[in-house]
Amino acid sequence: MKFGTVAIIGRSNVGKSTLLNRLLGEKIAIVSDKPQTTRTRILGVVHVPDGQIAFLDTPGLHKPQYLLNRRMVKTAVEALEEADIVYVLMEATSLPGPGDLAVVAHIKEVTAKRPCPVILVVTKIDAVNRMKLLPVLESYTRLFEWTEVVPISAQVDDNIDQLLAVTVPHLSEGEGAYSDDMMTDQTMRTLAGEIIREKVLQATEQEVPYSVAVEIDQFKEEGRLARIHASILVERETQKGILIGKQGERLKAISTQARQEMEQLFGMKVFLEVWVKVRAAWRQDEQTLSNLGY
Ligand SMILES: Nc1nc2c(ncn2[C@@H]2O[C@H](COP(=O)(O)OP(=O)(O)OP(=O)(O)O)[C@@H](O)[C@H]2O)c(=O)[nH]1
Ligand SMILES: [Mg+2]
Repeated sequence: MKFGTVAIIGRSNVGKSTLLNRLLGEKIAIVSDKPQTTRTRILGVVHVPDGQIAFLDTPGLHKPQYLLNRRMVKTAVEALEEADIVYVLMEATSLPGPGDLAVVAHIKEVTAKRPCPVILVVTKIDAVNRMKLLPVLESYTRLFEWTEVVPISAQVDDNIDQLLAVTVPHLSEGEGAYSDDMMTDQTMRTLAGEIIREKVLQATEQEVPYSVAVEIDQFKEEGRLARIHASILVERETQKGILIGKQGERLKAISTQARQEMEQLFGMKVFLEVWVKVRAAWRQDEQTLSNLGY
């Protein structure tokens, strides 16, 4: 048997969570076009014929402004330091930028102390013209002595099998750490909160996505039914108004979309009640952040 832990690292929005979901064939990490979507480390276990790979999705590396962001970056750096193998994700849709260079600086620092295979994964190749891809790949390849370079699209499932194929030889001999039916460490309660947050991110703009957190106040399973009460936290009254919308329409749409996705993922009927609450400056509050699992 072979086993290894792979940290999925990169700046915000490069497609880390989309890749994790594609590797698992199940959506357990939320995705949005807003940066800083992922706030915690998310474990996904892929069972390959001769072993197990534990993938760690992580928050995007960025310049932290609030305590929340400092915790997010710390979470990503810790995963990077603990992993046996690192995937560094950079997107084919742009050339290397300051965010990517900062990621490379982190990688250099960590691998100088403790060498490990570092695989460059160039993402979103479905979104670029094949003629333009080669020079983009070259400019990313020059940034570091990567163990492998693999261009992929997680969205349309292009070259993901190749990514797994180059990863397996770097696994160690050993028993898997997880049981055969384990796929993730995310509980239904956590997934419920994240699904609601994803619908909020998709429905809002500007500073609102960054100011939102979701607390699950109640999660009760009654046979094939889940009764869920959730609070969406925002920082200001104006944000509460935006989320609720005219005659409550935006909040209604958010909660309907969230409920439908939960029913599909959990395979059960869901009764969902959602409130919006103002909690000023929660992103700077140690206690609230810890209660939220950040
Ligand atoms: N065209 C295309 N878009 C992609 C691909 N992978 C991800 N995206 C899009 O890129 C955006 C960001 O994707 P995420 O998976 O949330 O990125 P992330 O790196 O996890 O972002 P953070 O959690 O914020 O750090 C979303 O709009 C995705 O739909 C891909 O292979 N092709
Ligand atoms: Mg993410």
